[in-house]
Amino acid sequence: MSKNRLGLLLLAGCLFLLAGCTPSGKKKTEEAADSGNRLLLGFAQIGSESSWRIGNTRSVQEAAGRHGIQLMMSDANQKQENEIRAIRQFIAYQVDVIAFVPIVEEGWENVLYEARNAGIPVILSDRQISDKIDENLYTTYVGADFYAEGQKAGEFLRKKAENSEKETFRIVELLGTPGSTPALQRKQGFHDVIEGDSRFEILESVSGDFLRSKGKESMEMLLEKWGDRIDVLYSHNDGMTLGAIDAIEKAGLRPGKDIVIITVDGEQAAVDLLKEGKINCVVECTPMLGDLIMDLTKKLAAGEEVPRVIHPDETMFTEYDDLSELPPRGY
Ligand code: GYE
Repeated sequence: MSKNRLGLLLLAGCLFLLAGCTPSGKKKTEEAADSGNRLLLGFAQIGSESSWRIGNTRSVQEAAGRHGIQLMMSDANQKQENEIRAIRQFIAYQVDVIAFVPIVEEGWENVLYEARNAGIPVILSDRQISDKIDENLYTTYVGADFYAEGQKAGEFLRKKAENSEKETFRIVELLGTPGSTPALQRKQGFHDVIEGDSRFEILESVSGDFLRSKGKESMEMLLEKWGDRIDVLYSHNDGMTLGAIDAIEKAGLRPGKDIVIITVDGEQAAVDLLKEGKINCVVECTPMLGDLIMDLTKKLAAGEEVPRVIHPDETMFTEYDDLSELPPRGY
């Protein structure tokens, strides 16, 4: 490692402590001393809004340790400007590779030009950026196929309808963070599958921002407005679903019976409720992206070609499946 780089790393340690970043548990001086030629990955995380996100952060931290990659991780506390600031810090520290989770799709041009001018490859982790932004500003995307997740949710609902006496299904939808890829595509995939089928009607789609608290609030509002006309809840993440289930039970209704519940993520808590019959379908979205990100980091730092898009394998769990052998989810 050059003297320059070592100096920057020491400075990084001080600044990251000030900025609330957590490169590792070690003292910075020890870390700089033993970092040798280890690759340095700057990872801008968006926060800890859900158990999914907490599992994602843990996956990245643990994988960095296993792969011997030095990690500078920042927590943007759900603010895009904090993420942009962290990416600028990564550029200033001359990290080898930058990975970040775009909280929303728009607004990344400037900082990505800066990364490109500094010659640092960029990985989009978990969420994507708008296709209006120059696609040469990042190297690869690793994360779920959210459109396919939305389609799976829609296909489950069609199967449910086929197995039911009911003729119409009135749906409320809890959307994720406005302008984020999972919210946009989970909505689109679902709507495309049920559109044109007269059995289904969307009463209302409202945001719950991927938060349990807002999921509960939004569901209370929906119940107040639509009452027992609601047949189905499609919720873009388990956190909001758990909040909504609190609201449904408080209103004296039975989740999974009076209201069909379809959720996305596959947290342990949601799978447990599926087994109890309070949720009908869980579409899996895995947060375990750490090893894929570390493999990409090594390849990019070595100047190797990498695939443009990597989707982990994902499935879905429904009330029609035997889940007795399902291993613990780990998030
Ligand atoms: O579904 C949600 C989280 O971007 C796929 O973000 C992720 C979503 C996930 O907070 O729980």
